[in-house]
Amino acid sequence: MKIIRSHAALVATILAATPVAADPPALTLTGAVRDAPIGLSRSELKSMPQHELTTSTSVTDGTPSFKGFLMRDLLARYGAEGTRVHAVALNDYRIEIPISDFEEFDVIGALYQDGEPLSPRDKGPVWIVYPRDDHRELQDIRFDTRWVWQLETLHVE
Ligand SMILES: Nc1nc2c(c(=O)[nH]1)N[C@H]1C(S)=C(S)[C@@H](COP(=O)(O)O)O[C@H]1N2
Ligand SMILES: [Mo]
Repeated sequence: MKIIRSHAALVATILAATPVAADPPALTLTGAVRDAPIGLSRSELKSMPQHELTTSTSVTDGTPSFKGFLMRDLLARYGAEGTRVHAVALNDYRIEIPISDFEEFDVIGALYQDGEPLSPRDKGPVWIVYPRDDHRELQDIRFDTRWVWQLETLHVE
């Protein structure tokens, strides 16, 4: 067997042998979901029914339009059974969100803002967005903390 001498060669070999390396998970589901952990690529997330909403936010000017999957669709699709999710972001920000939020409101995992794909540099690839302007009760700091940007993991419990 050929001995791989350099780290670069090892990485190249792994990349060549691993088709998913070209499309790494944008979001991982853990905990009480079917076949956890589930790594979801951006294209898998884009293939779900897309929902649009326009809202002001506590961190942007104006009222951007957002597009992405409904959080309740995501949880249903992967067999989530529980009452809350622990959302973890790339910067290690973490917060608990009751799943009832996603049943009561059309909360989305936004993949686009104003038609542009959200990148990890600008709060992507996934940003939890609430339909804040449509519901007075969502205009509250308790909900603002649940707008997790750069979402990396959802742990269902
Ligand atoms: N990834 C990530 N998402 C986050 C946060 C964070 O630090 N990292 N802060 C949260 C909090 S506490 C609030 S109030 C809103 C707005 O945060 P900001 O006012 O600190 O910008 O985003 C939430 N989403
Ligand atoms: Mo906050």
